[in-house]
Amino acid sequence: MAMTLAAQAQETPAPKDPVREKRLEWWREARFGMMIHWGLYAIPAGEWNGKPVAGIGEWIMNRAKIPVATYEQLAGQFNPVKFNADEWVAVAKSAGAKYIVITSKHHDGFAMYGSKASKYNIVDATPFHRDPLKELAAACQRGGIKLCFYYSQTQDWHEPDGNGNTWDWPDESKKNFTKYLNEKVKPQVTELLTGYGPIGLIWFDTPRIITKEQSQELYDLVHKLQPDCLVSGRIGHGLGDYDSAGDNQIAVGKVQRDWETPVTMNDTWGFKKDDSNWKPVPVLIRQLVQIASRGGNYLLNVGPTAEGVIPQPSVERMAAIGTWLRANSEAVNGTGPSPFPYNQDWGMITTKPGKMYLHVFNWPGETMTLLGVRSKVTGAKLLAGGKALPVSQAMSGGYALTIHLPGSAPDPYDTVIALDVPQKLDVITTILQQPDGAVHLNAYLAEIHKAANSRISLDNRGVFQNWTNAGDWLSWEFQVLKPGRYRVTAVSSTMKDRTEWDAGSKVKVELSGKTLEATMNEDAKAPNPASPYWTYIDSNLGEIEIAKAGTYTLNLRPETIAAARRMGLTLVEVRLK
Ligand code: JFZ
Repeated sequence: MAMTLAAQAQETPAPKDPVREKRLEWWREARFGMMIHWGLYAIPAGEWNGKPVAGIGEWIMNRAKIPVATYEQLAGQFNPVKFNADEWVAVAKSAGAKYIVITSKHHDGFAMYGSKASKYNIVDATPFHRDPLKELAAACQRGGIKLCFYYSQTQDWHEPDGNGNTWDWPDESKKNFTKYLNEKVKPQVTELLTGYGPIGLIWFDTPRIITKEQSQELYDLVHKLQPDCLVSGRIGHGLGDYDSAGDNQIAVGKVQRDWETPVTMNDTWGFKKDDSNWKPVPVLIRQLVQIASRGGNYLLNVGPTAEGVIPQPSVERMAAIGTWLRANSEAVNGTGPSPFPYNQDWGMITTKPGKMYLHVFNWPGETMTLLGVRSKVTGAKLLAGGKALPVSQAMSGGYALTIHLPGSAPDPYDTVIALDVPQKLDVITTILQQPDGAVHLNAYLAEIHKAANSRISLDNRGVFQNWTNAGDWLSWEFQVLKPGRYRVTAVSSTMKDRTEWDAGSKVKVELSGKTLEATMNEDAKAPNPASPYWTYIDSNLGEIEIAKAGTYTLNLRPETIAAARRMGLTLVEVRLK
């Protein structure tokens, strides 16, 4: 696994390659794409032999260990007569998505286009006989959307030499992966890049056993055929033109590289008839903005049915995102990240030269405060509608910028305030106490003091993983503006999709000569507003007095780490409030 985005942010950025920079221009402008997982797996739709199969729908062949000879027969039934490429493009456009990434071949090995390199394709092997990717290419041209292809380069459960099918061919050591690459992958990637017009990017996935040389060969092949085509991070070995975060993992803090997160709208990529766990519109808009505020792209998935229809709940959610985005696109498309390494108590920030966009998710009432902007703010307005807002700015201390607002939120999801900041943006990047009085010591902003044999690391969400060594400890420097008595809370995270959590770790908090000793228990649970897959746990660590304003350091030292589930201390933040 490549270095996480959070870990990279600690490193000096690599010098920028001008060819790659040029390739990335449209993609940075886009900030939002629609992913489509569509294949034979839409027929069983999560059910095999009358029983539900757990997990993501497009993995059913693997999960149910369906032999190739049986799975292949699905092709004879695949006849998506309701497929209409213009309608799919219209769904993407209704959302304000600027590119479509569609599965040309997923791990099941079935080509969703007319391939000469393999008979196992939608034109030759199904009664449909049409090439939906040709139709989509034409519709994208008409609609002004970039067409991009997902292609599974390593896993191919249909081929004896592909990776991953251990139920038909158990002995992986007998497999000739190079043969499969030369006879299927390279010819198919060539077909996709020569028969469908200009392609925005190829979204390779799950690199697994591919060698660095083989990843490089594919990367070079793509650019030989289409020099402007981007290659996703999942080509492997850090060779992509941009990074892919783990599924549904949304980066936080400062991110140096260009990155993208693929996100499911329910809990599957390929259509499953029994999955109606749709994410609410406010969650989707928040994810889009959170990702943009960290300089990344949001790739939101839909899984059409075997008839070729995008499920109605997805169509509705896409349209609702678009309604918000059309009024606020200036604050998303082509924006750069927040100058602050953390979010504000009311929301998040995106930027453009001369502009800061405040995305207000928690309406603060008639005034709001942004701390830490040293550059002069010369004007403020509501982005939608353009109403001017009075501002005042203190030019010392916490540099409080006060903005006068309508009493209630004009937008139910995210009201954007556009600030004019003509000078080069200069902000205080040390952690500042927020206007609501809270100090958020985020895990990803900690200085990490590693013990010998430490395995501690930050995941893409900025949460510690493998913190099982009680010799590892953390410290943060931060600025307090209001003296007072503060409750200290440690926030940690459950595992993905789980509610279990290891209580009982003992920790010591040191702050300006005072020490708190506490056991981490589950005192409260809180949903993570940006992603429903992880639940946060609050542990009350006690109270501490801060006598005067100033700069402080807090140390967090574990004494013992509860490790019943081997998760370690999954710290999200230490909060003072
Ligand atoms: C992969 C595929 O296996 C899956 O079917 C789907 O296409 C998805 C978009 O990508 O699954 C992954 C790949 C990487 C991670 C998680 C799931 N990851 O890095 O956390």
